[in-house]
Amino acid sequence: MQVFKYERGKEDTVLNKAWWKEAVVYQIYPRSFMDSNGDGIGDLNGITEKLEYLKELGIDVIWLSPVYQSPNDDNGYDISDYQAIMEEFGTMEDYDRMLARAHELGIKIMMDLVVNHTSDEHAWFVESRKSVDNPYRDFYIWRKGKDGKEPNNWGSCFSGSAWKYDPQTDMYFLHLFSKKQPDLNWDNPKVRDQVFEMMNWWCEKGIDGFRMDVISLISKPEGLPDGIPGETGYADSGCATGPHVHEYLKEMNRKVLSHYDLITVGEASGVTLEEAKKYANADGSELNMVFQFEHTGGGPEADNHYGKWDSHKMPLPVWKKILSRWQTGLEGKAWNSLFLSNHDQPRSVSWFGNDSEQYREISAKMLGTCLHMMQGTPYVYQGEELGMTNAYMENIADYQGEELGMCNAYFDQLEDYRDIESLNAYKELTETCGVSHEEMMGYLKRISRDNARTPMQWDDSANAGFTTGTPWIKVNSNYPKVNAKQEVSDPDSVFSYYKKLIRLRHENEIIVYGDYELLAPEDEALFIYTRMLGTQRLMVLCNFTEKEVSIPAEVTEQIPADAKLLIGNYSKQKEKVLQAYEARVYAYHL
Ligand code: TEU
Ligand code: CA
Repeated sequence: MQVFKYERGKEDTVLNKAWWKEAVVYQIYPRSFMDSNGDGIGDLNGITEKLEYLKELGIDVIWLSPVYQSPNDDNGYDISDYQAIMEEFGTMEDYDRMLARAHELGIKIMMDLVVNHTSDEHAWFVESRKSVDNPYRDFYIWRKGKDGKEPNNWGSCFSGSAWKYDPQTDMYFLHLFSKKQPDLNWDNPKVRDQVFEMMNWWCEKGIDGFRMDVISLISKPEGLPDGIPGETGYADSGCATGPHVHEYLKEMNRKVLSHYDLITVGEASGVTLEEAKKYANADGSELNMVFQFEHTGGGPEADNHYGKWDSHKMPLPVWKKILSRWQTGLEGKAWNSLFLSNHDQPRSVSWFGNDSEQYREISAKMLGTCLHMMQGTPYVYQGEELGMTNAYMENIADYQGEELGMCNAYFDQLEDYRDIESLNAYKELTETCGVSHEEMMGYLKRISRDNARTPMQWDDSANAGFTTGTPWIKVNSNYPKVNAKQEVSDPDSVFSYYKKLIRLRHENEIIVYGDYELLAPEDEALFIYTRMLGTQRLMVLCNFTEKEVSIPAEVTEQIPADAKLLIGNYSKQKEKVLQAYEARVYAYHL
């Protein structure tokens, strides 16, 4: 439904329009998307097979998690050759065919750019570790030990020290992630030149953008100073937004990005609002937008123990405040990205919604509404459009049907987990921090990255139609009820609802460009906000609880009797109250 007149992409200097502001991005985690050859691993031909499904959903851009050659210590985020395709995923010809087919369908492809680090099997590192005078030595960050110990007290994001000793030259190299992901030395101009050259090579091939992995970490603080140690004995590296990061991104922009019409998003863990205005400045000097993680528990408001390994949730007013601060803070100055899930996060319906059989669909639709009606570019993570849930389900009994053979024997044992972060954290927290096996398994069930990495649920055949072989990671046992085949043909499914959310954004300028204002900030159950563009208004109402909640009078008063219901997740609305996990969006003119 188009309630207000709108021509997509029409030049407008006041609104500072851009196609990537009007786009919806879909993230594919290739290993778990679709296996075309029965080896249990998703691949490029599998993606090509499913492009029509994405066309049906209506998305504009695919963000492809890494498909480059990699020994897979961190599922492709450890790259050994940036200009080759991982053998398990196919060939460069397969890639070219996928890109061409996507373009035919009007879908753009955004590549994952992982250049804070490489694999230790990358040719640069193989050279670098050989000797202190190797021409590639300064491509990485090497230091002498201090008193027979690591050069400083930084911890790796994947547990343990951020330094690994290399006997070959009796020195340590820095790795903010796994030991097989040595950090590149961005202060070396040769590193920057090589990275930019590689990026230009991909752009010439015709790709449409980059998602930049941990780009906020590339510039290390002067002198690599010790930090304040936490529970594990190690300190945060303090590398987020280092001294030269903006200088390096501006250089990247001059030498690569500005020569093409791209969509760019920087993954910026630890980024503050003030810094984001530089990364994603509307002047176009760096990137289009960043991913910030305050609302997913990566900010000071989260108040977590053991870094991410803490399952207590933020109260709704705090969460609303964070998202609203980003909405209004960047308005007119930069641009937001909108996401609730990705390959590193638990499933959004399990974390922010309710994955019981009774509320799974309704709460998934509510979360989609809440996010997609905001200002920014929305990102849908594969399976989110189906309301896919965490791997282990507390509420599995609801879904149990003997005839379907569903059971909950999955992901309650460590052996079911594959993710290096989860496995390392289990070891570190149980061995050195006194966390019990049961407590740690509880964290994994709720927070492990593997929750997002179980195979895409295509249909109700064996292994959810993902593979004819043995999947590299177990399929979620609820696939007989939660799958694409069923949802695509059901007008009331989460899929059909997402399709509508995406279409509404494409048809209504106010959803893309309207100003945002939070209402009833202290309300503990409802998330209510308006969008404003000229005399146009949207009123977005979302109930985050399973209780019926009354809508504050000052809100109902603002909605005129002739307001149109743009979208809602209940077939029947009640006056003055929102039902369990209900979402409604009204459109009207002042
Ligand atoms: O993630 C960066 C990052 O900040 C993660 O450590 C994040 O904090 C963690 O995964 C949350 O649980 C990026 C990629 O998205 C991730 O998949 C990679 O493992 C990581 O970089 C290293 O490349
Ligand atoms: Ca395969």
